Amino acid sequence: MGAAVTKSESLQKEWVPQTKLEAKIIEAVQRRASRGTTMKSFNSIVLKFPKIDEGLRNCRAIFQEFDEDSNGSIDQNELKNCIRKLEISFEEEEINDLFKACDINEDLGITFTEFIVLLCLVYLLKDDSSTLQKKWTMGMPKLEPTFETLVDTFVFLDGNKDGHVSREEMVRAIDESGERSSGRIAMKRFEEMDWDKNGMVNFKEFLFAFTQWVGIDEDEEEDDIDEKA
Ligand SMILES: [Ca+2]
Ligand SMILES: [Ca+2]
Ligand SMILES: [Ca+2]
Repeated sequence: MGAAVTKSESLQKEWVPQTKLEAKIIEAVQRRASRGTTMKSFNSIVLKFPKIDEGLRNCRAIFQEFDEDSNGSIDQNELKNCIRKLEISFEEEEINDLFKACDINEDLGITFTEFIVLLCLVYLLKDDSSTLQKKWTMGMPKLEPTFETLVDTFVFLDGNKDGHVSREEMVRAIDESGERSSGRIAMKRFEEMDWDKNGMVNFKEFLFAFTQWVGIDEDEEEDDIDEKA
């Protein structure tokens, strides 16, 4: 891990997925993009923030259900049980990739924010096979519209539908809002999203940033940790 990323210029043009999961996410985003977006402007997205925030808070109960030992984080075994319970047909390798992809701070646990990203990725990928749709919907009926809004937003931002949001696409999306400082806001938003600083934002990075924009944070959990320490 790590050493492979040296030619940052070539990355911008020809990005190669590191895992099967990443390739699948790109595929799924592009498939979803072919159906178009209902978003009209960045402002229309901002107006949805409170609704999205409320929707994402519903994930808390699901999170607690899967965090079997209630230690505030879902470990690899708990995730496997979770995927099994939802009857999502992921291979062992895919579950491991999903775990790694969402465990951004690499502490071998999925916290609540990381879990939201994970669920949304599962939502996106479930499009792959319609057979798991029924069970999935039963498990989280209220979350579908929220996740759909998130996917829709990404599709809106990704102007050329290549599965990534570039700086230019972000500037264009926010520019249309007509605000005077829109260029600066767009750059700031972009920097917030592009945390591996490769000049492109993938769906996962977008999700992590977005959950913060709408107001979800892990204050509660951090307080818990402080008390124990
Ligand atoms: Ca746990
Ligand atoms: Ca983690
Ligand atoms: Ca793009």
